[in-house]
Formats: sequence, structure tokens, C-alpha cells
Amino acid sequence: MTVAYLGLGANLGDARQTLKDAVVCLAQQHTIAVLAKSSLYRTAPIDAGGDDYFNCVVKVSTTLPARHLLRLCHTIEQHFGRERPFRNAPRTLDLDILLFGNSCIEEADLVVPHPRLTERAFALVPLVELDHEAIIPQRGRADAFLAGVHDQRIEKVATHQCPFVAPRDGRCGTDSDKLDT
Ligand code: A4P
Ligand code: MG
Repeated sequence: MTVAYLGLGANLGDARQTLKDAVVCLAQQHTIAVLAKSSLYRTAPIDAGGDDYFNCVVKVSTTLPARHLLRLCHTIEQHFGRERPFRNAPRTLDLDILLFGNSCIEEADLVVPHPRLTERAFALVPLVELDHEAIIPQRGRADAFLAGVHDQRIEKVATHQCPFVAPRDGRCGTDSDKLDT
């Protein structure tokens, strides 16, 4: 089992909905468990044109080797209609492997940690939100790079917050318990 962090981005079509659906799609894979999901962020395009992006990061555990995880990411991108007319083109869904355990991989079509992770607020901010003490192998603490990307526009998107209801008297409580009284 390896803990990995995946960066999700989209700025074509119903990008917000696509990111939500993509997280569900990841969770449905029998080789992947979604451990946590960051907030959704609206971000300015970096080194790219087009509309604002929506970005988030998910923390997963997986039985897959990194290469197979990349293939799965590409399959899911295809499922959501990803096209690649040119580099950094607007996209319905981009799924990048940001971190894969402590691995450092340098192959032609797979580089981990993601080579531009430390330069991009849209990946760093949600990563640090998920794990304040995240370590980028061979680079150090992720939060140390936040100052370098402070000029990139990124704003948290307000989403519906479900109430957290703590168990009461050793059993599971619900809001209706309160309403009944
Ligand atoms: N590849 C190598 N390493 C990885 C990895 N760790 N994870 C290869 C995923 N893919 C990796 O990717 C190009 C090739 O990178 C793949 O064939 C894969 O084998 P791609 O998804 O086809 O194209 P891409 O994502 O456009 O390329 P690239 O170079 O990864 O772009 P970036 O750096 O991800 O930037 N601005 C905002 N606000 N939000 C964004 O999400 N995204 C980009 C894309 C630019 N600006 C953005 C955003
Ligand atoms: Mg990509």
C-alpha cells in the first residue's frame, strides 16, 4: 500500500462538477481508497490561457505501482473527455501524481514528485491544506514553498458544509436526536 497525492484540475465544461465526479470515480476503483480530499479552489491559469481553473488535491492509498496509477489517471481523464490539442491547453480534467510515497521517479513519461509542484499554488495550497507537514522527497517541507507562490491567485470555493455530529452515549448520534426533543 502506498499513500499518494493526486492533483486534479479542470477549466473546460462544468469543471466543478467534473472534479467532484472524478473523486467519486477514483473512490470506486478497487485498487484505490480515497483518504481525504482538499477544499475546491478557483485558480488563475498558470503558464496557460483560457478560463479560471478549478483545482483540488486528493490523498489516496493504493495497491498500484506508480506507473499503473498514471495509466489509471489517463483512463479516467479520457472518460471525462480529455483532449490534448497542445501543451497546457484548456482541459476537462487533468489528473497528476504529485507525490507517491517517498518515491523519486525520473522516467521519460513519469516524474515524481511532480516537477512543477513547488512552483504552483494550485497544487501546493491544497496539498498543505490536507497535510500541514507534507514532505516533498529531496525538496523538504511543502509549506516552505508557499511564500514563493503567494502572487498566484487562488481562492477557496465555498461548498456546502455538512454538520459533524459526534457520537453520544456510546452510540451514533444524528441531528434528528436533537430535533426529537
Ligand atoms: N507525466 C510525467 N510525470 C507525471 C506525473 N507525475 N503526473 C507525463 C502526471 N503526468 C505525468 O501530461 C503530459 C505528460 O506528463 C503525460 O504524458 C505524462 O506521462 P498531460 O496531462 O498530457 O498534459 P499537461 O498536464 O498539460 O502537462 P504538464 O506538463 O503535466 O502540465 P502541468 O505542469 O500539469 O500544467 N493552471 C491552473 N490554475 N490550474 C491547473 O491545473 N494546469 C496546467 C498544466 C497549467 N496551468 C494550470 C493548471
Ligand atoms: Mg497532467
